[in-house]
Amino acid sequence: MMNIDVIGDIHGCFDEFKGLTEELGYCWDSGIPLHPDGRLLAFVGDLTDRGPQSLKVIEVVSKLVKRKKAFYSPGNHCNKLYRYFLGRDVSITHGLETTVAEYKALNQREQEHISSTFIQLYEHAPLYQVLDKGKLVVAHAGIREEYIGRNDKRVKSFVLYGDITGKFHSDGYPVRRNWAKDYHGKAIIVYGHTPVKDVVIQNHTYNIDTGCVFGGKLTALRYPEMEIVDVPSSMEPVPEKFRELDK
Ligand SMILES: [Mn+2]
Repeated sequence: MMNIDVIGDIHGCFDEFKGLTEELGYCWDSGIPLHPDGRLLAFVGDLTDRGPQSLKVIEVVSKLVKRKKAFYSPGNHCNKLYRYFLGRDVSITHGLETTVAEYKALNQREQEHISSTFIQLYEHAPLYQVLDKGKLVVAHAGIREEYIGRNDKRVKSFVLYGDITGKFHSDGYPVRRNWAKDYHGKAIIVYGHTPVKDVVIQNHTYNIDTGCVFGGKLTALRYPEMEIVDVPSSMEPVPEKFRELDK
């Protein structure tokens, strides 16, 4: 049995991340959150962008993963930041501008440190995490039952962006189908990506992105207890960013 606390999209909200782990009983004396009972952390991805302290979140998560105290798989924002650090031509929008501004404020040595830290974290991360002998799966935008175990392009797109249709809402937001309502697998799927006001539980799936960076809250799901723990956000509320999921 593994005891894991899965954390939703942090998006640079370092203070809320620290507060939430303290609420969960983790101790930061060593500079990273460690649990006295050996509980481990897992992250649904989207560590950075829009929030005030994206680089600090990268530092801590990278140290945790290196010490095998946490599991991390990327979100779409992580994928874009990775491509930025590789020198690819990505548009510095949708929150990436805040992470890039933090990065540009560093000296060259610090810039090289943070970009190589993140590139290493990203390149070592699986597309999604299969934990506790397959009983728990953590994937940024979720995953279909038949995709578990696969790592091809279709699955990569799905776990990063969700079940997109190629269409857009009037506000420019991509239309996403709600795969979770048709999920009938046994494994518990924990995901983020689509901000919701409160955790949405459908057919063994848990959306724990409660929009911390949009003034909601940062949420953890404790496994196997399936207990929800959250802390309020210090960010300005942006109510129009929250979505309702189809039932
Ligand atoms: Mn996100």
